[in-house]
Parts: sequence; C-alpha cells; structure tokens
Amino acid sequence: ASMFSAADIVAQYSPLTGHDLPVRNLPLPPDFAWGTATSAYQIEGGALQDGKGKSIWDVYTHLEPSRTNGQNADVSCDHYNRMPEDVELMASLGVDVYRFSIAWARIIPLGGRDDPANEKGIAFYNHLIDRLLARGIQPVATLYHWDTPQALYERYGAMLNTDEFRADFERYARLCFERFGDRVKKWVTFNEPYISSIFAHLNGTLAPGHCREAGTDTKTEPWRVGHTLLLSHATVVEVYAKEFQSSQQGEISVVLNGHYYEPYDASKQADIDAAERRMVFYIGWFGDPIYLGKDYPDEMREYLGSRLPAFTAEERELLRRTAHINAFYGMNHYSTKYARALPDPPADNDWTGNIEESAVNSEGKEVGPVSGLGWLRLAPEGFRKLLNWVWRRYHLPIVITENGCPCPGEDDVAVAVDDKFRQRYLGLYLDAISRAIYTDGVPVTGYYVWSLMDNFEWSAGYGPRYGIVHVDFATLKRTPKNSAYYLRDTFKSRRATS
Ligand code: LGS
Repeated sequence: ASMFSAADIVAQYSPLTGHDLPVRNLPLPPDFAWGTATSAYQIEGGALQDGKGKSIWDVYTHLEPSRTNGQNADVSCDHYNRMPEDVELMASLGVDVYRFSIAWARIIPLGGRDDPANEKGIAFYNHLIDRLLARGIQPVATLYHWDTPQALYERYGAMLNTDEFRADFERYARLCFERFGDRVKKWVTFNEPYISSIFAHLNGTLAPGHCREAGTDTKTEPWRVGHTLLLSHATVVEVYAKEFQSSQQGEISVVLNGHYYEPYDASKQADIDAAERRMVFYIGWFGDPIYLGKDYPDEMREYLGSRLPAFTAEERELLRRTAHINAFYGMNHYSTKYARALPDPPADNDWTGNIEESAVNSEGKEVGPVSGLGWLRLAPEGFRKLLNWVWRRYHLPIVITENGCPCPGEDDVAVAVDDKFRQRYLGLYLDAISRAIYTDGVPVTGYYVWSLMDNFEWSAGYGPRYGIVHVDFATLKRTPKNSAYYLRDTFKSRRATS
C-alpha cells in the first residue's frame, strides 16, 4: 500500500451501497484525532456530593420514575469517584481526545449569575483536566449537556426566559473559561440544541418535560427555547473571542445533531423536497444563524410563520459578528431515515415541515440493518452524504463529536464484549469519513465515539448501552468490549503518513 497515496487507496473502492459491505479500514489523515465522548449527568453519579446543586435531571428522574425506565443517575458509573481509573482506561486505548461535559450545578449549585461558585466542584474538573493532559489526552469540554440547574428552572423557566438564561449562562461560561481555559483548548457551548428544544419542550420525553405541565404552549415554546440557545451561544462565543482567545488560544463552537434524510419515494419531487426540508428544520434551524450569521431558513419561516421568533436588529448584529468565530462544525450523527411529504395543511403544532419519517421506503427497502435500537440503523452512505451536505452549506472543518450504537443483549458482559455489530458499524462509518475526505474533499478532522462506557441513556435509563466499555451497574466494574480494541488498533495503523 505504501506505493499509493491515501487518496489512491480510497479511490479503489466503490461507493458504500448495499447492507453487506466489508469494512475496509481505509486511510485517515495523519493528524486525524480519535476520542471518546461522555456527558456529566450520564456518567458522574455523585448527585449531591461535595456541595453539588440539583439539576433538572436530578429532579425529573425522581419525580415520576416511569419516565426514565424506573431509573436515575444518582450513582450511574460513579465516574465522580473513579475518574483516575477511567482516565487510565482511555490512556490504555490510545485516545487522543476526551470530550466530557461540565455539570453547571456542580460548579455553581444554584446556577445564577449572583449565586456562589463551589470550589470543590471546580476542583473535580481541574483534576480531570490535569490527569488527561498528563496522559497526553486533549480535553474537549461541553458547557451544557442538558443538565440545567434546577433553581434556574424554578426561578424563571430556564430557557423559556431568553434574557435571564442568557445572562446566567454567560456568567457560568466565563467562570469555566477563567478556571479551565488555560488547559482546555476546545470548547462546545451547547450539546444538540434541537433536542433541548423539541424533546424537552414539545414531546416531553426529556427533562424538564415542561410540555406535560399545565399552561404550556407547545406551538411556540420549543422555538423560543431554540432562540434562547442560539443567542446564548453567540453571546458566549463573543465573550470568549474578546476576553480569552488571545491569551488562551483555543477554539469554540456548538454541537448539532441530525439524521440524514433520503426521499421516501425518489421518483416524487415532493418527497425529494421533503428530505431536504427535514434536514433544514433539523440542522439549518441552528446552523444558519450560528455559522452563517443569517436569519432562520426560509422554509422554516414559510411553515412556522409567527410561531418562529423574530430576531431584533441587535440580535441580528450579534449573530453576524460572531458567525466566523466558530472554528469547527461539531456533528453528532447516528443514522439515516426516509422522509415523506404529508398532505397540506400541516398540523398546527407541526415541527417537521409537514413530514413523516420512516425506516422503510416506498419500495419496501430498509434504510439499513437494525442495531440495539429500532430507529438506529447502520447506514454509512447516508453519513457520507450528510458530511457533504454540511460542508457545502457551512464550509467549516467537521469534527464528529458523537457517533456509535447500542447492540442487542449487552446487559450480559459476555455478549457485550463480542460486539461484532458495533465493530462493523464503527468500521463502516470510519470508512465513510475516509471517502468523504479523500473522494469528496470534505475536511473531517476528528472522530469521538459515543461513548467511552455504558451509561444512563436519559429516558431509556440503563437500557441501551452505547459504550465501547461495558459497565456492570451492580459492581461498577468496567470491561472493554472488542470494539474498544478495534478502535485502538485501527487508529494505530490506519493514519496515512503520505
Ligand atoms: O447519550 C446520548 C446519545 C445516544 O444517542 C447523548 O447524550 C446525546 O448527546 C445524543 O443525543 N445521543 C444519541 N442520540 C441519538 C439521536 C436521537 C434522536 C431521536 C431518536 C428518536 C427515537
């Protein structure tokens, strides 16, 4: 293979079609970063340890346990008390990067701009960051991964109150930059604003489950929440650029999730348009204002009308000023779906652009083989197309900040360790990245697998296990699955030197 450049090797293979493809372990660039990802509430435990305040998830999981499979993350992986062991585990797998999130209520228990900070909580993240760096692992810190301080929700509805939330988030972010920014060089403001808006304020399957309470308006609130998140992001990006970037030399951006959508019936223009529109509603909603400094996409204005908030002149100016500061596109991606245009008019609380989603198309073709979850299909060609779609729209280097899947039967450690489906899924998704880079010219610079270890999967509790390391939640013993060794070995050998 040494006679060929990486691009030549990739060019030898035809596109990723069909469901029985071999994994090729195609080349990746020499400086391509591989890492693992987690989030605070999902792994830390120590729910009330060392002065931590409650987050909306600490409350939600105890309010009505049936909403989270009867489970909570009071202990979870107990990472808060086992952090050194987990860093050693990552070092043994040869990861370059670790993406984690900071629990807002651990470092400001009540969350607000006038509330006191908690030095013990700050110390935990300092120890984590120092240990990572001592083992040659670069920290990537997410400021917000869904665990809003409960006090802010009680005071003013958290994200439902744009100005209050924005001011409190700004103070929290500034504290993080001040205390961790000398060592953290890659920052993510929000994880998946789409999910915080739709799943937490419209469907109600995630905390705070606001739409289940009396007097809520699911027609407008999800869009207002999205508005809050966009403006809070832009505010903090500007704070970083003005006050910290010249001394700290780091990068900042957001993480957006989104499926790739194929038309349900590829011979119908309405379905072709529906697939595109669905991605605009998922990704363009946040991507256009944040990365292009523009208004919400036209399709959204058309379908949502006055349900979508308007930007003031001052807000528009803020987005315009900050768009170019975002240094990368953070992509969480799991699967592909089909999109079918529904007959007009849309329902009055529609949030999709009047589209129905499915895993089977008009010819009965499945989008891909099923993982441990019915909607999560192995569809690497959709991933490659999405990388192209995002690159064409935003022209930023792309970091895969999450990708992975659960497999069936993984409670049993013997089954979990032999995770052939996951190895295949990861192998094919990495090959898709390679093709996107070398065949399509899309700059993808890193890949962080979700997740380092099995953890608390929100409303699904401990059901789906996304880890490359198995966790026995009775004994808290960690056991690497074969996919962990697959990733270790493939990244040792596949990074092209030419
Ligand atoms: O654990 C979460 C992973 C697992 O699957 C992580 O905290 C999130 O950032 C991320 O959303 N994760 C994830 N996403 C899959 C996409 C969900 C889309 C909705 C599926 C509806 C059935």
